[in-house]
Amino acid sequence: MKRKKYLIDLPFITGNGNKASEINDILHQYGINIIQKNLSIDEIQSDDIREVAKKKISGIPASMDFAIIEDSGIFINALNGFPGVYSSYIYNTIGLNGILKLMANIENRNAYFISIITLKFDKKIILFEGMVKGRIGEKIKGNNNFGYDPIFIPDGNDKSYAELSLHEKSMTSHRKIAAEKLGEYIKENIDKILKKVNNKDKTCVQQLG
Ligand code: ITT
Repeated sequence: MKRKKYLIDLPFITGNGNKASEINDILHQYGINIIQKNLSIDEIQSDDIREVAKKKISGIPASMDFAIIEDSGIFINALNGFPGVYSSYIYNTIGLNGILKLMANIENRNAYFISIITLKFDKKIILFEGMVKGRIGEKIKGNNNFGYDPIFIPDGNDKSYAELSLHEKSMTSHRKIAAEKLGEYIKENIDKILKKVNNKDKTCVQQLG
């Protein structure tokens, strides 16, 4: 059967434009166009990133029935997973230099990023997860991308994520793995989604070809 071609707008509730650009870059191949919505939603504190994600998505306006959020963070093995769910706060307080100081004289520099993309659709909540392993560099390297990228060196690479272009980073990132799972889900369920998307959210669907 010949598949329909479509271009669908998917609202992404986030204050972080870098996350929106990366997910948009990854999802374009699936006919999905990310629309960033900077709404403030309460975030609960929990040591479990999945719990944070589930609570956060339940705080989005009830009228939005096709939308995503993303929770992510960097987990450093020698620091028992710190900063993890506190990554955003720690980045804004002690910053990259603070992390490098905490890591001084620590030999095991293994770390990983996690991305949980949470989709709300048809009153259901679905989590898509991605993880990438790497290590904390000895110093800050590169200006590209955002957050912890200048101190994160993915496995199999000598360059930090901040020394790669957005597109190069997105070939291996935690966000790519999670976003592609979401893209596959939308592709498989596209007929249902096209029927149900709520135009009150200004979700826009174009049938192509
Ligand atoms: P929203 O909650 O509004 O989406 P945020 O930036 O606060 O935006 P999170 O709560 O998910 O997002 O915090 C994740 C933090 O982890 C983020 O601010 C970065 O500091 C860091 N982070 C996540 N993914 C990253 C990546 O790919 N590269 C570098 N740092 C990343």
